[in-house]
Amino acid sequence: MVCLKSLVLLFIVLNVTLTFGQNAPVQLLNKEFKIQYFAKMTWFNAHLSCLDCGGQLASIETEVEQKYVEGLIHDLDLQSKSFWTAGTDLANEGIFNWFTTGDVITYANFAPLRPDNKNGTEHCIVLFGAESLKWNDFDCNSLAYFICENKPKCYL
Ligand SMILES: [Ca+2]
Repeated sequence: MVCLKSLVLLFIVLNVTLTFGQNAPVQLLNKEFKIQYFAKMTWFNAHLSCLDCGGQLASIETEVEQKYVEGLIHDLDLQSKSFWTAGTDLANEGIFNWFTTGDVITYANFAPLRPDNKNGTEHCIVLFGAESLKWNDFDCNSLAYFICENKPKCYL
């Protein structure tokens, strides 16, 4: 009987864990994305523009975030365009990190054969319109639309 009670308790704990897991995407609500398509800019100016709006260039850190942003872009019917993210290897060639946090990129969604650092000048990551919004390393001085996100909340 004790064993059965333990089993029931274990099930309840597992069920709570599973329920929490299924609700995990709700965490996305703590991070808002804004697709910016009023003007194409260099990666550097896109960075400044996001800061000017009180945000920062977006990091796409999970598949859930990738799909969510793809949905926003499709809603605007802009899926053939490219959009800057905060991803870059300007600091260390070949090692991409999020410029805004310094975190090394762990989730990645590069298109086939990317990153390729074409002509040795591609160091900033776009969601690439020509490749179904998968990622491409792109010349940071090229002009593209961009994605901002809200800055993470600070805790005292
Ligand atoms: Ca490339």
